[in-house]
Amino acid sequence: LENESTLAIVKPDGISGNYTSSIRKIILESGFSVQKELTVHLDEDSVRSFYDEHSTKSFFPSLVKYMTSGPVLIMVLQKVNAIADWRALIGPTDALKAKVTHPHSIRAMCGQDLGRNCVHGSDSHDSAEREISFFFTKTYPGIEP
Ligand code: DAT
Ligand code: MG
Repeated sequence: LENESTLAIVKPDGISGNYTSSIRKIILESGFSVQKELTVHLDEDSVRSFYDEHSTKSFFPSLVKYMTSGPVLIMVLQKVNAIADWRALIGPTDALKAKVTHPHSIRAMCGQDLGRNCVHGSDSHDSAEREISFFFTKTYPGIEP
């Protein structure tokens, strides 16, 4: 059993709704360690690039608007089975459904609907690697080398 890293983001509604400390408490109590973290107000190009897989979807413009609406907290979380365990903790994409089917999930706690679901989690090993290096490299704007 080896440690694994995943990318978590507290999205703008999570920050503005003051859920950061509750989310951090859940993270630590669930056995994750926070390897790296960064608070940043993403620009549109960064969000477009981060969510490139969704660029052809009809909701893409609203996703970009939402993710640039305020600062976000980006974290690298580490534990055994971090990727699947973090996805399980945040719950389903649709926060409205999460409130019914996964009432103890993070998205049930602080999300509003399908688009505005307050947190992100990498969905696979490949995504986790891509997403961690997307933000935590010397070349990402806003991060000091
Ligand atoms: P997840 O964040 O659970 O991995 P995803 O990768 O399918 O979900 O989509 C990325 C984000 O885009 C998601 O967190 C919220 C938004 N989104 C997804 N599907 C949507 C839809 N049908 N309408 C509006 N926003 C959507
Ligand atoms: Mg996804």
